[in-house]
Amino acid sequence: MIDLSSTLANLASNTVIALQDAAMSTAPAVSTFVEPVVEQRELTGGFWLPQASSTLAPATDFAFHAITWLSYVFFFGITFVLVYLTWRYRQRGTEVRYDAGAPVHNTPLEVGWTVIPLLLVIAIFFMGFKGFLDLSTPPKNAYEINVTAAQWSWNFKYPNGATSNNLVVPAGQPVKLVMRSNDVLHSLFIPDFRVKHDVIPGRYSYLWFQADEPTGIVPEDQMSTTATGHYLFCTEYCGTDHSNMHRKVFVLNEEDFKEWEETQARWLDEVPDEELYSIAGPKLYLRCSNCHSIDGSAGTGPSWGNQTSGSIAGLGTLWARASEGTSPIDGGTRDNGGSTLADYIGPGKLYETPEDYIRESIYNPGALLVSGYGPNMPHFKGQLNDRAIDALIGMMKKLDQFDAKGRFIGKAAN
Ligand code: HEC
Ligand SMILES: [Cu+2]
Repeated sequence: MIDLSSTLANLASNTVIALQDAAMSTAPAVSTFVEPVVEQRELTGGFWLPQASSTLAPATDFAFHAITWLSYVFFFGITFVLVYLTWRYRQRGTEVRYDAGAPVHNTPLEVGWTVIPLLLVIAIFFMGFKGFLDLSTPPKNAYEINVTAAQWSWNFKYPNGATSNNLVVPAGQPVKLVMRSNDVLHSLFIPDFRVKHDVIPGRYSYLWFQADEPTGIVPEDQMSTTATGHYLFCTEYCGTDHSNMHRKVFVLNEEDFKEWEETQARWLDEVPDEELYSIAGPKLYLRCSNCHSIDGSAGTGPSWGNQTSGSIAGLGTLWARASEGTSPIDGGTRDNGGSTLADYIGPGKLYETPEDYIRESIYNPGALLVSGYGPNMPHFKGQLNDRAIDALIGMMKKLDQFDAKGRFIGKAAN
């Protein structure tokens, strides 16, 4: 069932991409990218449940199957007796007979049908209670990963400082997720592991699991289309792109995991400075693309391109609006009412430079609000360091070198 829905989701997003490509095909095609092929995943697991891939899964599945089978037995048993007795004691003819000596009470029978279900229900309670305690008590030696949910992406942060958009975990070791939300209620669900927990703004919540079987990993740009790994979903409706808030979980053996973690922690530092905007920019933009378009189309947030509609229509790209100060500002914690960015950017003003404004917009988006937009951007404090901000600002300044999906297409050939 999981596979069916994710295949449909992939199909839908591919259709959208295909439509976007078709719409863009009038522009000079500099792009040489090939659309990734979505791999089909074999249906695994049973009729009711997907494959069980964590140490907690067998107990959960046992409880599920026990309750399902008990329900079958009672449903068919009771229905059978009901139908049989209805038939057996149906009224015959028109004369109603009343047998004064017929039994009206049977103590063993009544004690039986009270006590047996009671024992079954108590058994179910303890099965559930034990499972609940196991699920909610992470082992002391668990490997901790910090999870931040935001509309509409996940960010995973590892003890060595590495961050990732998809979850990568060590095999054969308990993993504890320490989760929080930057905006609204979300919920993290990994069906193959049988774990699910709400992620709540203003609170930390825990989730733990242990996966013993390594899955391997694929390069980052193939993670959303690969059949490798386990699915991870947001399972609390959280707004427009809730259905895109699905990622992958990759389980690596200890050695591969260590290596991955090291490389992941360094990737941004290893990008050469002059390629920061073209290599790191697009990767980081994936965290913004749900709300900020590049081609000028309107979205949840202002386009980074020259927006074609709304309050900033025709004012130019984000960089042009910021450096010329033309964006109309309306609201936010630092705004004193109807103004433009020019009132806030410049020597001695709130922001010395347009770069400062953009940086602040990412760390503290509520400070100034572009007219027509609400405080709907999650902040990225603690998730994007200075180098990441540099990469993003660099990309915003050279937007003409990127296609509508944020892929680097090189300097315009003319
Ligand atoms: C959930 C939607 C959402 C996401 C995700 C998001 N933003 Fe925003 N962003 C907004 C909204 C809405 C505004 C307009 C209100 C405001 O200024 O805070 C905005 C405003 C901005 C501005 C000021 C824009 C201007 O036109 O002056 C910048 C810069 C910005 N975002 C950068 C980013 C970056 C960088 C990322 C990714 C790392 C990102 N945003 C992710 C919704 C989002
Ligand atoms: Cu969500």
